[in-house]
Amino acid sequence: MNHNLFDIFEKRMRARGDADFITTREGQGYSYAEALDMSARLAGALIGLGVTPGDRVAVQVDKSPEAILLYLACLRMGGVYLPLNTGYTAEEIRYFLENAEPALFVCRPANLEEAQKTASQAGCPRATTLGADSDGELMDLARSATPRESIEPRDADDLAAILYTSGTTGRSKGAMLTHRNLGSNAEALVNVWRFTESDRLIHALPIFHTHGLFVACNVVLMAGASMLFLPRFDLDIIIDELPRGTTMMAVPTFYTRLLQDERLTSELTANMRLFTSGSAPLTAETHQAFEQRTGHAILERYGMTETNMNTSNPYEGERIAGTVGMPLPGVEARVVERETREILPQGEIGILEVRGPNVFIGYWRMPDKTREELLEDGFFITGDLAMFDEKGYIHIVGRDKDLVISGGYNVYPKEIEQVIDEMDEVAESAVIGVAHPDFGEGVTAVVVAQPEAQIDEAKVLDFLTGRLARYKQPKRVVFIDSLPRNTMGKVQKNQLRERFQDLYTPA
Ligand code: MCA
Ligand code: AMP
Repeated sequence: MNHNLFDIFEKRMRARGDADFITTREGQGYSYAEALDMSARLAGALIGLGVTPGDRVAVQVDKSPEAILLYLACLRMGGVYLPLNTGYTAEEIRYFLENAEPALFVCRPANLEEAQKTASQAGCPRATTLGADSDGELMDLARSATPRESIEPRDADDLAAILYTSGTTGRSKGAMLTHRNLGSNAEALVNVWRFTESDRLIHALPIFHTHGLFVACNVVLMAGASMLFLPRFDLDIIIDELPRGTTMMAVPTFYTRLLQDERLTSELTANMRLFTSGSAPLTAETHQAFEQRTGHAILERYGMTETNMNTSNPYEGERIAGTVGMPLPGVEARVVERETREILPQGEIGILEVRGPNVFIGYWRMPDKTREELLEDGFFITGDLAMFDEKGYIHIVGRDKDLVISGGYNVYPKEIEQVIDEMDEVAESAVIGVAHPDFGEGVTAVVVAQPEAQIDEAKVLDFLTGRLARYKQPKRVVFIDSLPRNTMGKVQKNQLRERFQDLYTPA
């Protein structure tokens, strides 16, 4: 039996024939039959470019239907899809190419020159282009390629994708996701969220992360549903499209922005059957305000790059604000004490660990990191602090890891601190997350200047430009005389968070 995830998709896609799979507002897009055909052509083009089964294909392109067809093509021919944030700088990209050693780097047409330079520095043999308007070298090659109709046989534990996630210390780690990981999770979500062929998903998330790529696209494919593909979140466009959608998957910032608009009403959302939220905590306040305004209780779920989705509030039954629901079918969750690793009783807060077919098989070429986080008994240490309530719902109450989540994007303070500390004028720095009305948490740098140094907020921000992707750059930089430390010398970030808690939300 072929365990290639594409084998399952192909059967669904064939059955759906001329039905819409993916469309844009401009009326472009692909029916299921067209998507099957183009994915075979793109697979042919990949093979022509020297990609063989098991090879990584690194992709940093703008969101487009063709980018999803490239993902499908990669699955079809047994490649390993490696999507990269479009905001990453060349310096950041170089690391991923060096680490993953892809056979091919697919970039935007406008970036080809820079990408070729980065690829050759990193030892990647070939760069090609894919544009957002069905353009680029790869599309030209696909149109004239011999379609690769067959589906490469894969084991369930073979890699389907690698997604990089930053580490709390050191460099980013590539989470290795298998055909089983992705397939089992998509199947669970289709069932739990009741996806059918009649669904039309409003897709406004980026497609280089688990949420927009796997949760959204794999679920649509598995259900034979359709999706409206929007390049990004645009409030006016979402408002305009809600009457024609049935579901939307979102990060909390989507909902706080929608709530600020008076056009959001129960009439506007009358055709919608499901709004989901994840990637960052949805406040009970936003959950309640949305329900009051629209009559829809947002369904909050919880996941990670390493695990896909772990838990979900129920489709039928109570969706409790401020909770992430219960483990998905096939997924086990436990809360343990940090030091002793003892399983804690209901109601007590500890570290959340999860196990199941959704859990990745390790970090790419980092066996030590894998051993630290993926235990021998199969449980993965999420680094999130959680507790079970008396109804069995899980509450994520904080993080044991030093991580800021801004608008659904993870930012690892260590990475930002290291760059700020490179400035001659800086003695030391600490990066924290502070409550932010739009992004949930705002990345904030607390800096101690060298004595007599001429430095201000603008100078720090200027230094970071080009060195770090835009979303990682602090929204504010504040200066203090010294960082508070405990007796062990560890910076007391809690104290800093408290001191600057009103930075973005003045009383
Ligand atoms: C954009 N900017 C940001 C962010 N997004 N800054 C901090 N945090 C962000 N998330 C920058 C822009 O570059 C811009 O900078 C300025 O902030 C304001 O941009 P704006 O136009 O307001 O932003 P936007 O384009 O509307 O984007 C906001 C957004 C977007 C819609 C919230 O960030 C987004 O789509 N987030 C979703 C992330 C996501 O899919 N996460 C899933 C990870 P300037 O003006 O200076 O250039 S997967 C995951 O976490 C797990 C598995 C899970 O459970 O899902
Ligand atoms: P990532 O590494 O991008 O996959 O981010 C995963 C992290 O996002 C988790 O470990 C959580 O800290 C956070 N997260 C995802 N969904 C939720 C949620 N519904 N509530 C709270 N935190 C969440």
